[in-house]
Amino acid sequence: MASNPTVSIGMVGCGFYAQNHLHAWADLRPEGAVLSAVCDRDPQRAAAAGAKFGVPHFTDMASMLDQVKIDLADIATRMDTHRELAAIAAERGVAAVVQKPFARTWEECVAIVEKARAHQAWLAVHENFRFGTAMRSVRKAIDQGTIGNPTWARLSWRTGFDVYRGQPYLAEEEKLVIQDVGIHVLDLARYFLGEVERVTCETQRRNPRIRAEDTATIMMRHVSGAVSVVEATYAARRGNDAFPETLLEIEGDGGSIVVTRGEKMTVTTNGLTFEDSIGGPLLSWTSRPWHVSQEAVLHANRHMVQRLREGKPADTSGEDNLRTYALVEAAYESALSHAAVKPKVWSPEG
Ligand code: NAD
Ligand code: 89V
Repeated sequence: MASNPTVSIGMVGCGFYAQNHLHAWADLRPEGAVLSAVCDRDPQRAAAAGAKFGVPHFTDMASMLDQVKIDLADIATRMDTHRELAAIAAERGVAAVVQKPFARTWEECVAIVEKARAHQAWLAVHENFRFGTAMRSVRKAIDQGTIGNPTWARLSWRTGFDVYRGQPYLAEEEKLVIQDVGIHVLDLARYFLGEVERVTCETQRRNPRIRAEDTATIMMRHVSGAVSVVEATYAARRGNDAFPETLLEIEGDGGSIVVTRGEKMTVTTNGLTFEDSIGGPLLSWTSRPWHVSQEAVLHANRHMVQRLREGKPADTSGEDNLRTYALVEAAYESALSHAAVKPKVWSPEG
């Protein structure tokens, strides 16, 4: 693609979370990302999104792609449809980004990646926690050598917020907290400490009214030698609930970074301590407490368009997200065996 051409966006799925994608695309229009059509198999949702954002609406993705010039299909349906919908885009040579979870199983994720490769189609996963302003600040502090080499970390996502109200399907999932939010925090662990050699996990179902695990405690040995603890629960009972923030401590051989509720970062380097507020601003369409997640959508969408224009993979390309998804699967396997598990690895050579 030329340096800064218009990128035509087709939104697939106009449900609960897709509203944030739609608002983010509206904000990115001045930067050349132009929402050109929306699609939802629910006619009312499709029509409502089309009316709200002033674009044609469809109830079928293939029809949308065949009738409107789309450069990037933004798929925010649910994981059970990602393989079918990513294939519709790939077969038409249309770039696609699918929401997390990439798919229901490792095998399905691999099939989506290999289908896109077969068609030389650009493919990414909308894994947005690493694009949030606060997490970018943590990454910058590490990149600046503030703490030396990271050697230990605890990444904690603990809430009692009623996630089931906006996403009622979560109560019925056969795999829950690791596949739904642990996937974000595991991606952050990779983002901050690099690839993983070994995963150990214990899970709990602490809410009797849901089907699957709502609490996971995961320990990982990274290739660098660092050790991380990743925690996630929807069953916390605490005041000052940090939803949907990731709280963390990262220690290195030169200092430490601590992020506490309210996106406050404390950096200790060479014996000196600095504090800063690292959260992003409220936007015209964001509201507390979801604003932390919502602003990450804007930055993630901007990244997707930028890399597509450059002809480069997204940081969270389909192939990259396989490495995060492998941690999800290893965690579930370890929770069953109570043994440490080596994450699967995919390579183009098979
Ligand atoms: P939802 O059920 O509210 O919305 C999904 C929409 O997709 C529905 O309107 C449905 O009609 C539509 N749809 C399903 N299959 C379709 C198809 N084949 N063609 C066209 N439309 C189709 O779900 P949600 O809560 O908005 O979640 C959507 C995705 O976003 C999930 O994968 C979820 O994990 C993810 N999510 C991500 C974040 C985040 O990035 N932090 C937060 C919440 C949800
Ligand atoms: O961010 C997400 O992926 C949502 C959650 C419930 C964790 O907010 O599903």
